[in-house]
Amino acid sequence: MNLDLFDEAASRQPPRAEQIGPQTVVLRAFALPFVDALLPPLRAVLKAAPFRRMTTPGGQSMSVALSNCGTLGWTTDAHGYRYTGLDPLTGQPWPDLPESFLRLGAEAAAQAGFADFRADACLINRYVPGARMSLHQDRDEQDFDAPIVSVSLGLPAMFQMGGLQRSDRPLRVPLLHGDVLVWGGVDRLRFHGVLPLREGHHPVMGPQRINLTLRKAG
Ligand code: MD6
Ligand code: FE
Repeated sequence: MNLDLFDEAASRQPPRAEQIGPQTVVLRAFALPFVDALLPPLRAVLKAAPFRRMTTPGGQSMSVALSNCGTLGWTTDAHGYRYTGLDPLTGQPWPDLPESFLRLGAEAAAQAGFADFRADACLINRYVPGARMSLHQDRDEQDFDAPIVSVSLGLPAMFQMGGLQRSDRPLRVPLLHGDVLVWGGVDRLRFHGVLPLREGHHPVMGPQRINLTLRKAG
């Protein structure tokens, strides 16, 4: 057997799309070809707008650390959840959305059936082992017509995809480095969350998971 040929074929598998709702798709490994173009601008964004732990309106400190890039950034504090044009930590506008983020967002959305998606906001979440995100809806955006494109990097996570009611029993979806979750339309307001991250070390990202969610917020 020619092992070189075998390996080459294996590394050229077409992206697998898993439909997990009427308008929710997991594009397995879709972001892998983009990773080298994502990481340098991601580092630059985080230098200008460092990760910080935010407080919910209920007074809880989130286990996930957040940052943003784009014309709008999502924040939470004692006064509530909202999008702001300025980073409250630095008083400066959020860093620009890198071109490679926009390209990945548009291509993944198109692949999932949402044409002409252009993000104006990217929320960046960092999970260290033990960090989690409780079930929530994403409803702080101006209109719910645009999809959300969510990119997983680093350690694997168990994503919970619920229904339109908080009480609907969530489906568990493992998300690995390079997977992209796209959802919109009738699924746009589904409850979702992330179970506590398990210990581990990822060869590219180290002992963490980073999630980029590209949205049209304004
Ligand atoms: C996360 N993601 O995967 C958390 N929200 O770290 C989200 O809360 C999320 O992945 C809306 C759409 C996609 C998401
Ligand atoms: Fe969310």
